[in-house]
Amino acid sequence: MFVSSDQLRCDFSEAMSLMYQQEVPLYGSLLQLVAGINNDVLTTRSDIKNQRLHTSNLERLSTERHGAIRLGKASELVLIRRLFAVMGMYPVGYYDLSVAGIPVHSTAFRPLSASALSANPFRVFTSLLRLELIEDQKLRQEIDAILATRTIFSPQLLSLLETIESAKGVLPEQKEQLITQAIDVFRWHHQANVDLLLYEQLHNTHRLIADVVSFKGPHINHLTPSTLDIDSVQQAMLNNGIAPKAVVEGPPKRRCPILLRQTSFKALQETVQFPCASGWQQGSHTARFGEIEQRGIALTSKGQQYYDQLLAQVREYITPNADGSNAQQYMSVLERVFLAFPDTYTELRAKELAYFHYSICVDVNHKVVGKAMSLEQLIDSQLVRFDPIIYEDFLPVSAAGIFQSNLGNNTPAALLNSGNQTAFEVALQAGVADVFTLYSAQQQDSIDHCLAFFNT
Ligand code: OOG
Ligand code: NI
Repeated sequence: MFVSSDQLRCDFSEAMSLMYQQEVPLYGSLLQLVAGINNDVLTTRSDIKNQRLHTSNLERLSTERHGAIRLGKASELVLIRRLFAVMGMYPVGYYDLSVAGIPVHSTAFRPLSASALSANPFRVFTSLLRLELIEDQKLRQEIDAILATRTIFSPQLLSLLETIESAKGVLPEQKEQLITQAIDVFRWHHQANVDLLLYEQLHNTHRLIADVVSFKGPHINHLTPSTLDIDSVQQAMLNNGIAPKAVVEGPPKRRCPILLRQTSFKALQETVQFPCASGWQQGSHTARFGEIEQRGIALTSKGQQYYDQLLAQVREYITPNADGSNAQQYMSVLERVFLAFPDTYTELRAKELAYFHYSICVDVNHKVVGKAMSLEQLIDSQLVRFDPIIYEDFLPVSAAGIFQSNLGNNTPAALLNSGNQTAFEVALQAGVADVFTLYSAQQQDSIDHCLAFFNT
């Protein structure tokens, strides 16, 4: 009798997408480019199509994978956690952005199981402002006072959420109200809740602080569809007069894509009204953009360490300039350094650098009864195949690049600090799931399933 969390997540992400396309029409154009290029890839690359058929839902290929929001205080994070839980999205991973000079730390609220991800993959990268990283005591107190009075959920949404939590489910007749009220939380506000002077002060301290503190709620700052060929979309953006950021974040183009590659179009400058003595005063704010991502195989902790090591090697040598002036050099160094990273699925698997989903590729009648076979024997006999498990999380260095591309380059070095997962979990009033534990359980389940089929 309850509406499933998968269904709620579908409806929620669809409503978010419609709202965002209305608010940021350029994003609608990006969605169309992505859908077109994904279709081209599926018709010309049967290998990619086959892999996807084994591991994910093709119909949802071009729908949004993620969005991002930024919160001001712990109580907001708790509310968001409770709301997203209703839609089957739970906190996974801890991301420390302070290492990149950004005063936030983050998690991703996302579906956990393969079946939930395939029903609808939508997730929200959620950042929490770290006031303790703001050095100016007086400003910190001022921010604290502003945020203290802010309520991001309407009384109706809060009471609906409480009703849903105590009933442990959403009734069909509650669905529409839930989605409408939830979407409202992430809507853009044309009117700021601070005056222009304070806005500028916040902005000069860090643009991100201005974005979080100056508005009534945590507006969605981007949505991100998924593409099978990010380099083509990057080129298509240029051809269609959409200005992309200078470089694609993450690993280079490879035969076997790993982790996550991302790029975005630059944030738009939008008119905002600031309260003043005579009423309203016009100013502007730059925060919202559109992003695309291409996901590849999830790396084991060994693989991730190797990735981090190679990326650090690249960045020691060259870091991409925001104006794109060294984009080509950066990409070529990146490609060169990453030649060291194995680029066949067979080798990635043999070296335990990445996670795989194992599946049975014969029907029941072909089952060899008799002696037990190991996983390797089953693979050699072509009774079991392996396909990449797609990475469903984020990359701190890439996230920093995405933040920076829409915040500008005025990052005060004094913010350099270290992460504090414990403080984040205290604020969240919950733990965040460990990504490696999730992928390795997914891989193990698929192995157990194959072994049980052939060996019992
Ligand atoms: C979030 C940036 C991180 C990504 O795709 O890595 C992110 C933000 O700008 O609020 O969305
Ligand atoms: Ni993003």
